[in-house]
Amino acid sequence: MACKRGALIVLEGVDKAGKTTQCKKLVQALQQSGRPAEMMRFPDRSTTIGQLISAYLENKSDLEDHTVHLLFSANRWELVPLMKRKLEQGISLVVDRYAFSGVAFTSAKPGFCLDWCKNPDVGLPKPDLVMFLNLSPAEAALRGQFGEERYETSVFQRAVQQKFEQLMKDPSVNWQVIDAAQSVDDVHKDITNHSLNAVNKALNLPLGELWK
Ligand code: Z5A
Repeated sequence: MACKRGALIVLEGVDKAGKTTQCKKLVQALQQSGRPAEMMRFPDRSTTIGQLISAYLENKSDLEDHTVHLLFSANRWELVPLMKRKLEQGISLVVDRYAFSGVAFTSAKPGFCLDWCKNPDVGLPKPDLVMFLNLSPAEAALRGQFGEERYETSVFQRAVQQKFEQLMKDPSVNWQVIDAAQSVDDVHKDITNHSLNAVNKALNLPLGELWK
């Protein structure tokens, strides 16, 4: 690698945990401290595959459950060349949801096991840091009603939370649990501290492969 690489930082969490709010603030904070950073989000609804996923989430189309799982994964793989290019250029990527959401949401459906769900994402660029924004269903409810999209029900979100808890037992991933019930600024402080650490460490480490 010609220059020191950027860090791959992922924010995960259930609905309304504040992922998007915090991703934006983190990118700004990194940039202001002189560290190049950009935000990405999954699903990326701008690609052809992303548009199929978006129609599914908006209940405008139906897709078989295995099929949509593989589309979510394909939507990540199609962006891997771009992600690697940016990281190699020294740009840190702050990513709103990644493979962990893919596994948690599909494995919360009947008939799916964690291993089957992880398989298509094995070998993706491995995040240097994954922060789980932890928020109870009661606290999430205070942030407003669920939206209109598929998966936005309290029963399903509880099942998803349990799957995230299983995934967080994996010591091969650098998980940090963040108390997302704090104020926006306090959550931001926690996230920034963990991220600065990850950015400094990533400079001298090769990019890993997820779940390999
Ligand atoms: N999905 C999947 O099935 N498979 C996959 O592989 C992937 C995803 C990648 C994508 O939704 C859906 O696709 C998602 C998972 C599934 N389905 N669900 N549910 P999305 O990414 O388009 O949208 P989202 O991730 O569901 O967004 P969100 O969860 O609704 O929001 P958020 O990003 O976590 O939160 P926010 O937008 O930053 O904040 C929500 C509100 O809370 C807003 O009014 C804020 O002002 C407020 N907020 C934020 N922080 C605070 C604090 N600290 N205090 C008080 N209020 C706050």
